[in-house]
Amino acid sequence: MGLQTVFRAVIMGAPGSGKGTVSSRIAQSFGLKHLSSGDLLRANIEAKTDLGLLMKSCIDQGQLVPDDVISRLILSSLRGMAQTSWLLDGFPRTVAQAESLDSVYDVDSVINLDVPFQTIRERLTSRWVHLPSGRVYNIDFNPPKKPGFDDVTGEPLVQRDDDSPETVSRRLKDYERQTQPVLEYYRSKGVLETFSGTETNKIWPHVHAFLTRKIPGNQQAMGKA
Ligand code: G5P
Ligand code: MG
Repeated sequence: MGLQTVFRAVIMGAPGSGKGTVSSRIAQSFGLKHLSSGDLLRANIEAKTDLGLLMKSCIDQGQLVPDDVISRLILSSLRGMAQTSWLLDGFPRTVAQAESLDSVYDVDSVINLDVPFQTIRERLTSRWVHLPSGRVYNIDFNPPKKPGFDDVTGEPLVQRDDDSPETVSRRLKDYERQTQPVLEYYRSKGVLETFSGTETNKIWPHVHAFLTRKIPGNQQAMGKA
């Protein structure tokens, strides 16, 4: 990436569409700093911060946390990163959040992962996560080397409290009602790029090619698909 060029991106998609999985590939291939709102919230819960304690029940039930809470958390995490290229995952999730981001930063590209809801339901019930790092595994797709334990730290993996079938249904409904309007918002700004499919490994080469074109000074792309 060019030294002075900063690239700011958002990745969107329904719960379980693969935002976290694709984000770590983007971070690795293009050197963007990956910031996941869900990972930040779960880290707060894990560390029992005031914010974490306050938001835990809301998140466990699959409800969105209040716009002002999450906007403050994300925008404060972005402070001091004016010279850093970043990728936001899970934020913005409502039009109000998109507007608060807009008041501070212009977003260069919005990557939208469009995956059928039926595919998503199947994936989330077999997801295992390492909470401190946000690393995600899936029993079928990318199993950990040792079942139940994180590849890097060897610490135990857990299933997310909000991955139960009923809670997944609620998250998908909220997504349709509150987050799909954000896609419209970015489409009208001309920055939305949608990638459709049922498999991350098939979607990824298209995302990689898109970013290779889009990221300034990236003629010598750092990574390969
Ligand atoms: P999160 O953490 O942002 P979601 O619901 O948006 O949660 P989630 O569940 O983290 O999104 P993802 O990141 O899109 O999903 O998907 P992933 O983890 O990469 O992949 C899902 C699973 O599928 C994994 O097991 C992965 O290995 C597997 N997988 C990936 N690709 C494939 C494939 O090709 N095949 C197969 N078989 N498997 C695959 O938000 C959580 C909560 O935090 C709050 C809300 O309460 C929210 O519900 N929150 C916010 N509230 C308000 N505003 C915000 N901006 C908020 N952000 C978070
Ligand atoms: Mg995620």
